[in-house]
Amino acid sequence: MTAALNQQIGLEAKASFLYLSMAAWCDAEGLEGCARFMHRQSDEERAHMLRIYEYMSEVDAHALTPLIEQVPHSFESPQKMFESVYQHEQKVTKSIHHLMEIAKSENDFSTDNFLQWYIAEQREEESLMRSILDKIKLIGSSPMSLYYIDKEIDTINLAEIKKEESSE
Ligand code: OFO
Repeated sequence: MTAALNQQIGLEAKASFLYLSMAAWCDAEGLEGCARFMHRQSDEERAHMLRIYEYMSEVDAHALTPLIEQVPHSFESPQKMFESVYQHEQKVTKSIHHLMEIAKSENDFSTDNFLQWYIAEQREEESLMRSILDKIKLIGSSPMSLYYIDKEIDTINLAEIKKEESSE
């Protein structure tokens, strides 16, 4: 279980750096709404990673700080960027489900309970990414589309911030 949780730390850390790199690319492209969205996502992923550190400390397991492979620095378009976010989130979901399988097979009730939060979080994240990709498709690829995509992502970002504040 400890080794699998350490692997999960690596995935959350990679997501945090990948999304930070996306935020920097969006910023360079003048997509400020997308940049704000990706910065918040990056912070969220770091929080997910730290949550595992705290849990491992609580159960007297050793959390290992991972080596992060180089993430890409540029992306073809916001659509391609969000497609790769969605793919990464699907990978994270699979990994969380695998962790749950291990916890159940080891009768590790505490880790099972800890992982419930991540299962709900992943369901929400995947649904959010799918709705963003649907919106991008609806906006289409007219000359003004980047402007509208950026505006839409900024609105979604503000709604996410509000949601987080109301759940605190
Ligand atoms: Fe932590 O990977 Fe999604 O939210």
